[in-house]
Amino acid sequence: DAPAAAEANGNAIVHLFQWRWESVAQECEDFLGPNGFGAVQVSPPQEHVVLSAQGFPWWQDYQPVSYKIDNTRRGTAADFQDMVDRCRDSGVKIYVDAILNHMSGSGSVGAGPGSDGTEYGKYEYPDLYGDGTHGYSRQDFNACGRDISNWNDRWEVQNCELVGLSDLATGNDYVRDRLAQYLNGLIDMGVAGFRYDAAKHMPLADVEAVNSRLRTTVPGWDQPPYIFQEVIGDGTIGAGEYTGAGDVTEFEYHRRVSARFAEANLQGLRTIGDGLINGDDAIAFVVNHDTQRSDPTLTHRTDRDRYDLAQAFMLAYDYGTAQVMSSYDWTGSNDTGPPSESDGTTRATVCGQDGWVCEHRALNGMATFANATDGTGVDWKDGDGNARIAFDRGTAGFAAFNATDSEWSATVDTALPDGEYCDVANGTFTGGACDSPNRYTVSGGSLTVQVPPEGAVALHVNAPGS
Ligand code: LAG
Ligand code: CA
Repeated sequence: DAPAAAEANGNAIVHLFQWRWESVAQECEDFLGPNGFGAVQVSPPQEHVVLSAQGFPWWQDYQPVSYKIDNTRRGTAADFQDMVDRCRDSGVKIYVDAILNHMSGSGSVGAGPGSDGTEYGKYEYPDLYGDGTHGYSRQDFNACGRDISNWNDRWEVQNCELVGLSDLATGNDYVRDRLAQYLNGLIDMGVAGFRYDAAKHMPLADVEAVNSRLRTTVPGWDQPPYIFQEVIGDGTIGAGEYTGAGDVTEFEYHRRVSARFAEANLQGLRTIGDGLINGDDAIAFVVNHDTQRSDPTLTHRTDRDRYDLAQAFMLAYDYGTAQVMSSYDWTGSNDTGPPSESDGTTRATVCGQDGWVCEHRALNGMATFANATDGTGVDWKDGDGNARIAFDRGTAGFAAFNATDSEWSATVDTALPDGEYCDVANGTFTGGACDSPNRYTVSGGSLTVQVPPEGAVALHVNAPGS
């Protein structure tokens, strides 16, 4: 039986890209739970192609060959279950990156078998669950059978092949049943939500048909699964079209927040939400695993301090559900996989070593700030020039950001109640104790803070300084 869930944290998500299950479990206990993160997006758990000849690229995982979750490059099914349980005990949900639109592609033909030993071919996946009951064959894939070439044609985008990946006939009941069976199996293990990969490539009605088949109670959390959909909206298919089926990734937020921090135009953030999909329906992110490679305006590789500052801002500001990226570093090809053994299995994470960057750790207690200020608005202060900003979050929080190379001493009026506060941008507040080197006092509604160069200050009512 599922253990009783710890009290759930807030909404902030961290994407622990390519982490082993056992490492995710440890991180839930050591850092994420105590510091208020609500959920981890884990990399795809289903059996995937293994491309040893190409050096095990990270994107192997986006080519499913069955829905078995044993023996991926990140561990066994038992490891996966242990992760879900231990994270839940820490108040942290597991969201699975679910690939529903397609299976493997032409580039993997002849590479088999899959990570759990299943033989496959493009359009031929004989054993989806490891019990011999169900498979896919040619009839379960869309007839188009070639790459998407005209991205202005909705029908092509949804019925032809994304980078040559065999495109499932998601309009068919048999396929919808198979997808839901996969997701319900994960729900039964205690998974609390899903990122729908490539959602734009499935008609909305197909996504809704899968949703309607999902169990409504997640063991331990007692609520429907949280769904967020990867939709790179454009003039042909807009992100807003999908909000009825779950939340949606807002790529325009990513572009704006990256550009404005990269340019040190922080005053420009005042209008960051204008014209975007409603924040209540949106996933906000600075980068994801694709854009840190394809659109590296601001990443841990281009400017680490400024990028950390942007992710801290995202947690402090009132737009969307924040999704923090946590990465491994690489040199050379963008295809390079995570730190791995010679057989292609991923190595356990040690933050700051072996290529594991662990950007989320640099955010200290910022997820507690997001939790404490949820539901409050943003009241901008004057700031100082273009690169130094400050705002209140109702009467629950105050934050300041400094994208210059010198310290900013700022005196402001704040709506925070008088008292002493822990600076959760530069340290943590866990178990009722402030571990930050910085504390600040609000007196008579006035506050003076020293905002570090390329740094932030964040104070909130749930993190007193004494
Ligand atoms: C996604 N969202 O909609 C993922 O975020 C993205 O990372 C996935 O692409 C994509 N959709 C499909 O799930 C990644 C890589 C691709 C890779 C693909 C499949 O960015 O480069 O394609 O995963 O592994 C690779 C080759 C292609 C080849 C294809 C099929 O790069 O050249 O055509 O495999 O063999
Ligand atoms: Ca499709």
